[in-house]
Amino acid sequence: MTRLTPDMISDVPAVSRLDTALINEIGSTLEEISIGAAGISGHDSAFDDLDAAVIPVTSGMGVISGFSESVRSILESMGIRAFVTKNTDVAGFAEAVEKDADMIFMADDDRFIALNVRVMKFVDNTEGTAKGYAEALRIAMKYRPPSSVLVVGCGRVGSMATEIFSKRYASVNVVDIDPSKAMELERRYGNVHAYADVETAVRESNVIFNSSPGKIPGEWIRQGAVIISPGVPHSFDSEARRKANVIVHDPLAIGVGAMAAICAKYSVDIRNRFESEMNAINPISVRLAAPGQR
Ligand code: 2YC
Repeated sequence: MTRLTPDMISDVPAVSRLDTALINEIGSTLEEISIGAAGISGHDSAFDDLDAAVIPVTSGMGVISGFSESVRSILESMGIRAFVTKNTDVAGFAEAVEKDADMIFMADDDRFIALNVRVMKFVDNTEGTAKGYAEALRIAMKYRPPSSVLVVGCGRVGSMATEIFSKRYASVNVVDIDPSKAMELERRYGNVHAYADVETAVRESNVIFNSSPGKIPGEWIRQGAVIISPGVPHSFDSEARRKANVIVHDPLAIGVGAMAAICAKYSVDIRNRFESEMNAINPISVRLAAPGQR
């Protein structure tokens, strides 16, 4: 997993500027992408009146300057009240619970999760990033399914994206600098084909989901390509930017936005299930209707 560095997130634009960039690229805001990623309809029922805590975690390589604050500002931009705990680690967790947070965001060197405290379910940044950028791809293709999608980088995000695409699109091509990782995905899904090398794969693709930290030279990019790129560090040269129709990338916001929407939806799912079960166990209410209403 690629570790963010302060300079990568110091240029995380104020989300309003990110929204402008996303609207220019694909015509949707971060909130719309996040809600689509979580499969929420009518987002007002999901985000209203939610409090999120972000806990700085000092384990391993320690805190990343600006990380917690970036997460907090992304959540606020989606209408979720968010605060960074004054304490770190366990004291921070205790503070978040004492302040009655509905969701808790925290990351160590290996995992970045959002916990829904009410239903005790969490979502990982891998799922948030894969679903968030898969939604950005769907929107970028204007809901017109591409004939095939190339996934560059078969790590945790690329593997989850391949699972999503294998269900959503007719054919998925995968490639990794370690060919055995691509072969593993080809074996796992019926409509996934592994390329042997990255250059050939990129040169033959119009729709590219880049979940690798590697550099993809603009010379390989086809004119009019759609590039959805969660991979960090983000490095497409001016030739790639000139040839591509769309390049969607940000180092943190789409993953965090999708995590928040998926995490909030856990409560919506529980509430819907509860209401349908309540309706199911109350047939007697019909017989108890007032005599005039029989
Ligand atoms: O500031 C803190 O609390 C640090 N413990 C945060 C460490 C995050 C390490 N993970 C990453 O840099 C990224 C995540 C955004 C998702 C995958 N890698």
